[in-house]
Amino acid sequence: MNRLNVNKTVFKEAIFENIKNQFRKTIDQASNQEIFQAVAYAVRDIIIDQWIETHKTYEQVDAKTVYYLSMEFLMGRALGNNMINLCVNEIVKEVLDELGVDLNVIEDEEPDAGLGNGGLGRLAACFLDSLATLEYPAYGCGIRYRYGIFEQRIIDGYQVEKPDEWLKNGNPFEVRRPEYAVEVKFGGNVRVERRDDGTEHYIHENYQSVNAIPYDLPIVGYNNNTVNTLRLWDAEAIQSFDLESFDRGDYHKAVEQQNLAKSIVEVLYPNDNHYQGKELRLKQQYFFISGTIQQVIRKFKQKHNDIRELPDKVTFHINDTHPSLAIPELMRVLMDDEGLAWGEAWAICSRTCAYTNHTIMSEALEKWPIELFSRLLPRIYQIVEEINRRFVVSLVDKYGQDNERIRRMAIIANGQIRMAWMAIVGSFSVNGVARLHTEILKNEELKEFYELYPNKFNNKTNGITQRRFLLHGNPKLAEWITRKIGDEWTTDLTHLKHLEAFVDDEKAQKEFMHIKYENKVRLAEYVKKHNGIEIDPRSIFDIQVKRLHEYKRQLMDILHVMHLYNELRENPDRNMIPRTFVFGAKAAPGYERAKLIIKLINNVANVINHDINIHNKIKVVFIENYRVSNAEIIFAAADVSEQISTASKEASGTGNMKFMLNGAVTLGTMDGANIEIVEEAGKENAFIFGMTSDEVIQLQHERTYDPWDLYNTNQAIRKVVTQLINGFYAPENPDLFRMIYDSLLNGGGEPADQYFILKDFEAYIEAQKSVDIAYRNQGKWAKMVMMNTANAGKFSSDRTIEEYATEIWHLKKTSVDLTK
Ligand code: DL6
Repeated sequence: MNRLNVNKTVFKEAIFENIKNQFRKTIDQASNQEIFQAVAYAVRDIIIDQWIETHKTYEQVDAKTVYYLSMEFLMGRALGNNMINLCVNEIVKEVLDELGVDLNVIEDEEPDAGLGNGGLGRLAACFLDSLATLEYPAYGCGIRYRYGIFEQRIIDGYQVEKPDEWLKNGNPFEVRRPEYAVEVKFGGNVRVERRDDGTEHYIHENYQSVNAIPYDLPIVGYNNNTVNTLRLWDAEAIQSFDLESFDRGDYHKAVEQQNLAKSIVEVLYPNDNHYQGKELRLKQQYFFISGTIQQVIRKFKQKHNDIRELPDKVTFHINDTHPSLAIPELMRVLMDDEGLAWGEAWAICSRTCAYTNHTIMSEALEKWPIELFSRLLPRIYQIVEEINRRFVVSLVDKYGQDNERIRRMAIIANGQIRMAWMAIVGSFSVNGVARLHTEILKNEELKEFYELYPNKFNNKTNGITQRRFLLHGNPKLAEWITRKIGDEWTTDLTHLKHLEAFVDDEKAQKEFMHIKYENKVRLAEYVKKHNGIEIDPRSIFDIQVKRLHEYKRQLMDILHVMHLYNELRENPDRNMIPRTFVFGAKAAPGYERAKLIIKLINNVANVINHDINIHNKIKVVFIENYRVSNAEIIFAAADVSEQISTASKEASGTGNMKFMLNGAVTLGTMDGANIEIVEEAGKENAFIFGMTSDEVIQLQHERTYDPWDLYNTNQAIRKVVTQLINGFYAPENPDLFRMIYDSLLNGGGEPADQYFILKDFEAYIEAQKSVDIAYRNQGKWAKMVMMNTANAGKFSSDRTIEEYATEIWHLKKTSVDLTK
């Protein structure tokens, strides 16, 4: 029997009933998709009582709650995760076994909830898991996009984007909550009304509006009674069909509201670390922020008479600048709806909002043109202008007439609104996501703000949930660890440290490496099924999976593969451990060079995988449609984790942590959280190369770097770079990769080789050689990878969330008692 008294017979009955009632079928007639739905509904039934009880408890104790505002939640699949966290995985598996149904096949029927692009969205999902597991009152608040991140197909080596119809078969876990609907207004104008009592009132008129309707998804805590909520907002027309306009013959106007509602939640913008100033994006941002803020204030007022207590009960956490409209929207509600004066409202607002910065890439920083912003959000613009005016006055007070500094720091300048500046000014906490990143923010990018508000700045190094990325994704290793050191690691990852007792034990090493081998076989089967390529699980699995971005340097990885291949062609008997290079990455549809790098990887793969003369010493695989569900299989199978970003550019990275946890060694630069990973695992258990962030920053300032010097003097570099334009990998179109060649040597508007790929190339080749040498000593290698797993404790999102909860949000753990 388990904690929730889930009974096999009752659960089986529930599956039968669901299939009967939903599909009018018996189980032997049902498709796998229908069985998935039936199982998911049965699991949801287990969740519901805890979910209701959790919210009752929060109400009773009037718990302070964090609202984690994020445009992205990259949740992946829910069924497996919910079963793991409810601790009913085994029972459900047994029930399905008895029915002759394979649980893995059923889990594969669930589409990923891909409501995010990459690290930022996945971090939000890990945070929700940890918040519920640690029993902290929390909501995730986002958008119920009809289409999530596109499905990537590789056709003739090119990325082709297909819509992600994740809601096609409905979502068994979601609950629509029309009772919490609120109206959100766009456009129009603001009229100031002066009343007899001398007060001024801002009346928003001639606007268009939509209804924001929340859909709630349960976030199940691990092995406790807590079920928090991810609230995703959908948009609906206030009046779906305007008959009056229709009667007047204005057909367009009649469906206008409906179109507005439909367009707002239609699709996730597929950009990672890149800002695209589209009006619809701003609409999305304001839509879910206004829905959330209005609804939270409404709820707060049901229990409290004094709105000044808001900061004691609520924190709005702003996940990157995308939700930073929370600041002016909260000001609007406090002043226009609640009647507070500016000073009172600001005192509340700036104690309620906290902000995380996730990038220093200048192209990712949001700056909205005043024209667009003020037209779409006229009242919000007035408020932002006033925030800016008061802020500038305070700067003049402090810095006198240092106009340059004031211009650099103003929220509104050069016809644009700088959202990051607004987020900093309006928040009581500003944090970076890894130690190096926070230091760069404090000393470089946000130096002047740090000087102004030294106490706001703090670091919260990212983390990942071990429940999804080890317990669910790597069951064999999870079982082995539990056998060795007990199961406390599931909720306290620092327990993994006890594995250090086994790193020199030959038997334990063999067991660990055997599990790795089995996971490599699992990935090899996946690759065979999806790519039709045979890969050898005895080769080194050298893996780079993440969004495609030039700063992440997938190009450096593939150039090294080309170099290795050149060496092998010259000397086919070269003594090397066979290597399988695995890539997985989506590129933003409008990011031409990134898409061309995908094509290059596939063309290189095609040439190398078909060359029988190299005796399978190298294989190259590009895994299509990299996403959370296949990531779990990939991390478990990796020997080498490629974390090779240009130092200073990757704020943290979280894939690096998932690889480490699953027993892979980091081959990387001293960037983002790699630094802390190496610190934990020991430098001798990683392969570190390349320029440091200080060196990169200095070289950027000096502007003396010329990649032609390397091209002219280094034969390895010259050869691979030339192969980009001599037709070696594109005989039918030798110019195909010229854009990549030019980016390395000529720049063209940008500095040539701006991500220092060629500059770091020689060091990368050397580091790769060290990997080959190290792998030959299997005992030593086993110790290295085990040391990585054993020291991954710091990188649990439980640790990260504890830090946020105690140092920023000041939340209290609130347990849920089901026996009451
Ligand atoms: O903090 C989560 C994640 C980091 O691990 C990555 O290093 C960083 O690149 C990513 N940042 C973004 C910024 N997006 N925008 N805009 O995704 O955040």
